[in-house]
Amino acid sequence: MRAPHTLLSFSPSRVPSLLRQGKMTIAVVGLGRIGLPTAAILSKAGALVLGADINEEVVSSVNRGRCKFVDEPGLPQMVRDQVKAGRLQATTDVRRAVSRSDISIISVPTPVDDRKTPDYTAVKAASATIGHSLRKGSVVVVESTVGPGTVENLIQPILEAESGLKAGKDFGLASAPERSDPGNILGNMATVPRVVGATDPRTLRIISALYRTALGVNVIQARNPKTANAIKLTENLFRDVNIAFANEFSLLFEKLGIDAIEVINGCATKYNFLPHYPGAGVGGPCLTSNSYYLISEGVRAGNIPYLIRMAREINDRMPDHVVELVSEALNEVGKTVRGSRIALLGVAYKPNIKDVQLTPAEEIFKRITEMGGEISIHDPMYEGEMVFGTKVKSIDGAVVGADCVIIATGHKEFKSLNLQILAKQMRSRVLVDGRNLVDPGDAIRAGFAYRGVGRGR
Ligand code: SAJ
Repeated sequence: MRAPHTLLSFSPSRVPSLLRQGKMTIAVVGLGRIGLPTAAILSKAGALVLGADINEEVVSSVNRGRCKFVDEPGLPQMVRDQVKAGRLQATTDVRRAVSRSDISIISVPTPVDDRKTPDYTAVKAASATIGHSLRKGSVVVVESTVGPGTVENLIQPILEAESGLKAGKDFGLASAPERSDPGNILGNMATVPRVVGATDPRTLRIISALYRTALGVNVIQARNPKTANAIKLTENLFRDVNIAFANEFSLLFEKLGIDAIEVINGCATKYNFLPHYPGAGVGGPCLTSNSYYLISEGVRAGNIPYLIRMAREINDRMPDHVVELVSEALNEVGKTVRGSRIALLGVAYKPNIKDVQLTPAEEIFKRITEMGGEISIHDPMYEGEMVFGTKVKSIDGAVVGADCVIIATGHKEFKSLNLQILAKQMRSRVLVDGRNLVDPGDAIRAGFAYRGVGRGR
């Protein structure tokens, strides 16, 4: 095995050639929806990538060239190719991977716990393991999303204590938060500028050169890691707050008999209006947690943001609103949720991906079940699998004999529902559109008692 050189001793201008000549070894700690594409794309750019994960199954499937993210275009093929080429290897031995690497990337989950407090357990454990085997002259990059200051105040001390080395002097420490859209990770990695912040200028230049060369993207150099984290969080909170804004005015417009989608589309003709849409709620690991990283830093700093907390509350209330619409529409046809057969179309937290993390559909499923509704599920991404403890049916299996259909995910398949056929298949004709895919007029002409979020009846 080649004796590891000290990356920090090289001029940043050497990074592209080191990478292309296969002279750079990179450990990627955490092979999830961000880590695995990162590992694949860096190995494709020439690095020898040691993917490290604590999960044996993940490691063995990657080493067999497998990729569970079938909904990530291009990724399964890239993983297969890179493993076959011997440029991507997976291991559970994180320490050994780090000890052989010039760069170690942390891409482990940073969820919030049930008290909405960021849970940095995985990040702390990864930092301790990396610190234990960190070589002088190597670099650590934190890609996991963390609150501003977490890299400097939590991760850096652990790395230094475990390694006995000093950040900025003996090893480099940078933050390069992930900004890709699940369902299009590889596409975004190759196009969305990368924000990087480091504890010292040399590391900043080295890591900037790495992402520029490996991903072919522009690099936005932030003055430090906490600024890089603040940029990443702010862009997501912007989205969560704007979705909450759309949800809030939609609840009002329903009462006023105004179609919120018509309003949004009208607003979108103004050059500085960025449309966001009302819906069944905000799911996924990103937007549901990112606000709390900032809030927890605010609690520490004595300035607790208000608007982003309210936005979370508004968005978290939307699944209940969909259930209210279901109850209202069933009443219109002389039924109640109790005793009705309800087909839930879509479980994924966002359109056209296979991921149910914190999905609003689960809240709807639970509430309808609690209310005595007999609920069946269809999702094209999960057909035949068990989700929420129940078997996901074909669309016919879910809707035949149903009294009500709820659209909870904006999958493309649901944009072309044949409402005439659907009406014939159902026992009663109630349609509640939680993602505003169906034209209300078409639904009413097909004989449905219709409700849409923000669209009323
Ligand atoms: N949603 C709405 N109304 C909208 C947009 C989204 O209700 O107008 C809902 C979606 O149905 C979903 C949730 O919000 O339940 C989140 O949707 P999202 O499109 O933001 O998807 P995420 O959560 O996967 O966000 C990720 C983020 N990427 C990272 O954090 C690395 C985010 O920064 C991206 O903007 C987003 O992907 C994307 O789609 O680009």
